[in-house]
Amino acid sequence: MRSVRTISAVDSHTEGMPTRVVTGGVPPIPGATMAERRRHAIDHLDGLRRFLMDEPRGHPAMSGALLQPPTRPEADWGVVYIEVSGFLPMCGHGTIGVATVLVETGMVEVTEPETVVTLDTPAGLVEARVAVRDGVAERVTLRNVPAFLLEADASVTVPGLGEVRYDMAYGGNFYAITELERLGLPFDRSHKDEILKAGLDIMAAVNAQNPPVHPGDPGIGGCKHVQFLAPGSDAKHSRHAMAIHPGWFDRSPCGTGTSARMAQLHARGHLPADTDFVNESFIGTRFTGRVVGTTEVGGVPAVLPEFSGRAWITGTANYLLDPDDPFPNGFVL
Ligand code: PYC
Repeated sequence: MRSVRTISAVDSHTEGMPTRVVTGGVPPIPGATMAERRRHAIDHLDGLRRFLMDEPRGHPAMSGALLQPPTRPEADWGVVYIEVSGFLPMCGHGTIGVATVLVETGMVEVTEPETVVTLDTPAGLVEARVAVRDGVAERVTLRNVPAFLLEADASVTVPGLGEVRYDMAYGGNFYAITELERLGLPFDRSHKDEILKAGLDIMAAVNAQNPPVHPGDPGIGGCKHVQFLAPGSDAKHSRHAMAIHPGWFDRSPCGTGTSARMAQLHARGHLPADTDFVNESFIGTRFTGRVVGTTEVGGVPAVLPEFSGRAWITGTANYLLDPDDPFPNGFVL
């Protein structure tokens, strides 16, 4: 067996969505903040991301997290999120996966019944409260970065779909939120190809005609996620299909998308603080969230979102690179 690269990982899934938590083989990424490290990774480490996310080591809906030393003294670990779509500022399901792996592998000091893990992410500090029993991480509640409704009732012209109305909200990533019914599409996995195509077309139109930019951090911008609400979705219980660039659906209820949706519902006066909100994924898994406070981001009213979900470890692995491997950075079919 030969290898010119060895990356150790603990693989997990959060309510159906994988998180490959990279625990070894990636040295500290240069940068004084996690946002700078993400920027460095975008510029210099895309091959590493593709090696871990794309085929043959990953698949078209793969997601992961590079563990890093934190850049802030109050954090236990730093995280750079990787995905088939690039390096995300924040990832909710990924953070639940990271917190579960840190607790169950003993990479943080574990206390029962609750272990609090503070993570330094490119979007800001987040706190994961892990319910632990007999060493098992049973549930993770994440206090996410502030979320806000950037634009209500925006619209873009989409080839083949005409004018599409949406709300643009941020919960760690930007989400165009719209009702599936408006496009005449059923909330049915047998129509997933049409729904995905509509999502990618809407993203392209948004990024060309009305690209979102974070009001407090110009390094965060663009729309790579469209949250298609199922009929009957409301401020108590929403179901959605989350179409993500470059062409896949979140299997989890999407933590940053849940935060964005709660910010939208709160701004529209439908979701009061401290009230449970259930967000359900395309495969029927659920996060329960709530708004626990308000703040502002770059002059925009924002909420402090929390959500809870579960993750399970699925394996441990060393990912190797044979010097003769014709696909050192993986491939996309
Ligand atoms: O859970 O925040 C999330 C997420 C982002 C993309 C996929 N999942």
